[in-house]
Amino acid sequence: EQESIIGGKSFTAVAVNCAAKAGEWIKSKMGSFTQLDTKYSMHDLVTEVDKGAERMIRNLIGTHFPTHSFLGEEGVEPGPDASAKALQEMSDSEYLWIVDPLDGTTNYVHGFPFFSVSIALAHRGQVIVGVVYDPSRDELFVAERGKGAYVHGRKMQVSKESTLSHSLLATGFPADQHVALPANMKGVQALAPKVRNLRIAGSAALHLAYVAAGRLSGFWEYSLNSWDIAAGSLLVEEAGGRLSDITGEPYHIGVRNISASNGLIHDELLKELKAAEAAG
Ligand code: 2AM
Ligand code: CA
Ligand code: CA
Ligand code: CA
Repeated sequence: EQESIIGGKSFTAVAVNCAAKAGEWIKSKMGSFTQLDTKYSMHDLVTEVDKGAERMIRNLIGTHFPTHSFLGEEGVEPGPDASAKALQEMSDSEYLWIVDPLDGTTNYVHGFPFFSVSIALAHRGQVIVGVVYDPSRDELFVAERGKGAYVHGRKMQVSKESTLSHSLLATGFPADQHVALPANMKGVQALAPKVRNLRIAGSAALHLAYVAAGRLSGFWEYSLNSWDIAAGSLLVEEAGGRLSDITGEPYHIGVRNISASNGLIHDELLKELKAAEAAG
């Protein structure tokens, strides 16, 4: 059903194939993984499934496109600026794959079925393919720059709420416990009474896919890494939505404080977050 935008061994076909294979394997290991470790902090979990899925994706991409560069969460030194440093080192790559093999590890570990595989391809720094796969629901979200965004072959469009009061928004608890978490708690406190409701479901990539699908009116989160956002960013753009950093700067692959919406509520959302931050 994806034939409209996928042909043969195109970049998109390989991305979809990787996401589907890794996702199936991740799902098959649910509840039976054996190694649970922490990385940077007690909130930062990793299992052998994260690492195995990344290896699987990296190998498959390497087989098809041996000259391309690869940035995956499990391949870099953990830490608050993990992806920023790696991105800098890879800034002259022509083609760069940006991959989160398992977004929502905490959910995965607890058996909460909201996690995803996120695969993006950037050409000279601009995302041209974005794939997010949710193995629990077998939902595949695919976008190609200029060609639209699809969920299982159906074209996606962002939602039509034009005010925060009619909006369903999502956010995430930031990994950075010192600066970003308190900042976002203020955002939550300011926005909760103004919106229809808030969700904090634990996979940034899948939240972005839901904005693209019109299931969420908007989403914001602080201190993310490029692999959490890159694929979902193109889904949102190609579904007619708007993306920026939290101050309103246009999205690029280095943005870490992300705000995504159907476009209609974007300015109102940024205004509330700004006011919340200023409210000391
Ligand atoms: P992860 O599951 O791939 O680590 C949830 O709010 C989002 O934040 C998820 O995309 C999650 O990605 C990410 N996240 C949660 N804890 C994190 C941490 N300690 N470091 C980096 N990213 C984190
Ligand atoms: Ca992680
Ligand atoms: Ca992630
Ligand atoms: Ca991850």
